[in-house]
Amino acid sequence: MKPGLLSTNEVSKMLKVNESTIKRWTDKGSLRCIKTPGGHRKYKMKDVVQFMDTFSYDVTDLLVPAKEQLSKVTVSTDYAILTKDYPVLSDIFFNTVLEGNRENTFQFLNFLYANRISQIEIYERILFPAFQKIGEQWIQKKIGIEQEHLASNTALHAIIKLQDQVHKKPKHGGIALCGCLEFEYHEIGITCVNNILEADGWTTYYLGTNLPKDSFIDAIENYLPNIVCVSTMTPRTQKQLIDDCAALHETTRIINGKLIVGGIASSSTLKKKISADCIPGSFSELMTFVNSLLIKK
Ligand code: B12
Repeated sequence: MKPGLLSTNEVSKMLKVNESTIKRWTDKGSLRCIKTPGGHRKYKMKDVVQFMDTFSYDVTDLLVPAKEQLSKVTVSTDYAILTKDYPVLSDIFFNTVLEGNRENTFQFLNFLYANRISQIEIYERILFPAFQKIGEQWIQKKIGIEQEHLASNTALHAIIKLQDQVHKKPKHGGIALCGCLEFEYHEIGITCVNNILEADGWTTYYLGTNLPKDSFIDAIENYLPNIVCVSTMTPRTQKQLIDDCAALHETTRIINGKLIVGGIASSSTLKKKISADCIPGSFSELMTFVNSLLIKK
C-alpha cells in the first residue's frame, strides 16, 4: 500500500462504523476515495479528516446541544442521523438495547427525536428492524431468551420515557382503546400504537397484553372508544383470533366505533378472514385510516 493511503477497513475502524457503511458513504460521494487498478477503495488521510471536519462543521447548527450529554454519540452517529441512514441507526439501537442499559437506550432515542427523526420513523425504521434482527438471532441461537426479554423491557422503558418528550397535538376529542387479546405477550407493537395515537391528539386507554375477550368487550362498553386497536402476533389458534375479532367487531359496531387489528392479522392469508374495519400493514396506514375518520367527524 502507498504510504498515507488507508483501506476501507482502517477507515471503518477510525469512524467506528461497518465497512459497508464506508462504502455507502463513498458511493454517495460524501467521502472521497481512490480506486486502485484492482478496483479497491483507498482513502487519503486528509480526505477522511476533511470528511469529519466538514461533517462536524455542517451539523453544529443542526444537532441540539443535548449532544454533549450523550457520551456514545460519535461522528458516525451524527452523520447517520443527518443522512437518515436508518440501517446504521437501527444497528446502533440493536447493540444498545441488547446491552440492556435503559438510560443509554432512552438517551439514544431521545437524541434521534430531538434531531428530527419522527416518532413513526423511530418505531418503524429503527426499532422494528432491530427487533426483527433480535428475532433472527434468537432463532439462530446466537442470543438467549433472557437477552430477548432484557432487550424488550429495555426498549419498552425507553419508548415510554421518550413519550414524555414527544410533541402532542391538542386533544381532538377522539377516544382510542388499545390492547392485546388473551395469551398475547408481545407488547412493543401495541405500545407504539398507543403512543402514536396519543401524540396525534387521541385520548388513549391502554389495556396492555393478555386480556380475555370478555374483559376486552367490557372495556369497550365502559370507555365507548371511537377506535379499538388490537395487536396480535401469536394467537393461540387462528380460529380463536377470528372468533375473538368477530366478537370485538360486533361490540365496537354497536357503540359506533371502528375496530383496527394489526400485527400478524395483516398477513395476506389472515386479512381476508378477520372481521375488522381496518387491518393496516404499517403505522402510516393506521394514521391514514384514523385521519379519514376525523375528517368525517
Ligand atoms: C420480542 C419478542 C418476544 C418477547 C416479547 C416481549 C414483550 N414484552 O413484548 C417474548 C420473549 C416474550 C416473546 C415470546 C414469544 N414469541 Co416472540 N418475538 C419477539 C420479537 C423478537 C420482536 C417482536 C417485537 O416486539 N417487535 C417490535 C414491534 C414494533 O414490531 P411488531 O410487534 O412486529 O409490530 C409491527 C407490526 O406487526 C405492526 N403492528 C403490530 N401490532 C399492531 C397493531 C396495530 C393496531 C397496528 C396498526 C400495527 C401493528 O406494527 C409494528 C411496526 O411495523 C419477534 C421477532 C420478529 N421478527 O418480529 C418474535 C416473534 C413475534 N415471536 C414469535 C414467537 C413464536 C414467540 C413465542 C411463541 C416463542 C416461544 N416459543 O415461546 C412466544 C409467545 C408469547 C406470547 N404468547 O405472546 C414469532 C411469531 C411467529 C408467528 N406469529 O408466526 C416471532 C415472529 C419470532 C419468529 N420469527 O419466530 N417474543
